[in-house]
Amino acid sequence: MINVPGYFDRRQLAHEPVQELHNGGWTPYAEKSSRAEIIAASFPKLHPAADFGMQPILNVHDGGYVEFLRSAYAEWRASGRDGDAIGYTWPITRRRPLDLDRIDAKLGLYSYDAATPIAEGTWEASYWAAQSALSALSAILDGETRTCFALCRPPGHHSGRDYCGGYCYLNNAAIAAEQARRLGRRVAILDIDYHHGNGTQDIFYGDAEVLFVSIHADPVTDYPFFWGHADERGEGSGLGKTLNLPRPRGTALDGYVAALSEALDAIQAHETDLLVLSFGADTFEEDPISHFRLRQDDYRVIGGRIATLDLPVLVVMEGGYAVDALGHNVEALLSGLDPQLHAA
Ligand code: Q9C
Ligand code: ZN
Repeated sequence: MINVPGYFDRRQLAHEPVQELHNGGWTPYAEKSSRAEIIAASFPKLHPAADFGMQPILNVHDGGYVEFLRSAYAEWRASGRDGDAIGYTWPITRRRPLDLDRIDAKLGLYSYDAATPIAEGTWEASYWAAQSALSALSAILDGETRTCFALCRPPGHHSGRDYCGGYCYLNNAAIAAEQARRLGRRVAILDIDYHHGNGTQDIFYGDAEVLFVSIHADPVTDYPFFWGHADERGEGSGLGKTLNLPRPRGTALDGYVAALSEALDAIQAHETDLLVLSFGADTFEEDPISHFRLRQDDYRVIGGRIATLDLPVLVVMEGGYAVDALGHNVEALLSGLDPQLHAA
C-alpha cells in the first residue's frame, strides 16, 4: 500500500473513448479508465480533488481551445455522427488563420493526431484531472506534505496551449507548474514518461523561470517524432531552460540513470525549489506500446535518485499501459521518492 498522500476524483473516469488509430488500423483505446482504478487500488485512501475553478486552466490554455473541448462531443453528435469525435485533417503550420466553425475543421485546428478522440465525458474527466493536480500542489504549498501524488487521468503532457494529442487534453503538470510559479516558487518539470512531453515543452519553451527536462524515447523512432530532439533547447530568454535527453529503444536501468544524473544536475543548477515530476510508467519492460526495458524495482531506484535532490515533489501521473502492473510501478516509484512516508 502507498502512504504518500494522493488526490483523485472519480469524475476522471467519465472519459472512455472506444478506439484510436494505431499503426494504420483501429485498435481499442489504450488510455482506459481502468488504469486509474488500478492505481487507486494501491492507495489505502485518496483525497478527493478540491475545485480551483477555471482560472488556473486558462493561465495555461487558450480560451477558444477550452471552449472547443467542452462542446466538441455535442457538436459532433449534432452534426449527425456516431461514436467519439475525431479529426481527419491536420493543417500544416503555414495554414491561413481562418476562423472556421465546422466541427471537422475545429478538430483539425485543436489537435495534432488521431490518438485523442473526444468522448462524452472527456471535458469532465480532463477538468477533474487538472483539479487533482492543483489539489496535490496545494497540499505541498500548504506544508501538509513534501511529496504528493496527483492521479491524473487523462494524462496531460502532450497537450499544448491550444491543442490536444497523445491521449492528453489539458496539461495537468503545466497547469500545476504555472500555478506554483505564480505563487512564487522556482519550478522545474522533470518528465520521465516514455514519450517526449511536447505539450509541456511548448508551453514553457520561451520561459526562463520554468525549467523543462525530459528523458524519453528518441523521437527519430518514436512518437511524437517532431519534438524531443536533443537540439531543442528553448528560445528567447528561455534558451537553455529546455533539456531533452532522448534515449534509444531498449534502454534499461543503466542507460536510464546516466540520463537521470544529467537531468538532476540541470534541476540543481536551476536553483529549483519545487519539482513537478511528470511520471509515465510506459518505460516499463512490459508496456504494450513502448520499448524501454525498466523493471518494477527500477522505479524505486529512480525515485531514490530523484529524492537526492531533497526537494518537495509533486508527482503527476502521465502514461503507462501495462495496466495490471501499473499500481505496483507507481508504488515502487513513490517508495523510492519518499521512503519515510512509505514506511509510515
Ligand atoms: N504506434 C502518453 O503516454 N500513439 N501518451 C502511439 C504508436 C500515441 C502516449 C502509437 C501515444 C501517446 C501520455
Ligand atoms: Zn507516454
